Amino acid sequence: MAPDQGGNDALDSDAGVGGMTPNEVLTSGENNTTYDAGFYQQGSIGDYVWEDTDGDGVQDGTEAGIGGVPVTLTGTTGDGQPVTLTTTTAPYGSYELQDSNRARTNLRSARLRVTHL
Ligand SMILES: [Ca+2]
Ligand SMILES: [Ca+2]
Ligand SMILES: [Ca+2]
Repeated sequence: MAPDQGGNDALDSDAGVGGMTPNEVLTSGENNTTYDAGFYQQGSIGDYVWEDTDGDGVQDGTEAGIGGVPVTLTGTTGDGQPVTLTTTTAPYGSYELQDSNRARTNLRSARLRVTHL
């Protein structure tokens, strides 16, 4: 996240590229408690598409994953921007979706569509 967001130096993050803050020179006795660092870890969603041969909705040990299945995530960010992410399951049915657009760090809600014919 870019430093100095929001206009309140007591609450904003000041860490920039590489976690560095600007150079600060303090005068004798000065106490500056506005140097903060807010970190954000990107989330992801997944995980598995399988053939539920007994139809009980549980991944039983004998039920194999299905590869090549399209998975689409549609949702919105906290400020209402639409987000669509797509992937295809790996050969053994696993998938993971992660938003690579670091500008959209506040995915608020989303739904998954799994298409298998
Ligand atoms: Ca600041
Ligand atoms: Ca600050
Ligand atoms: Ca099952």
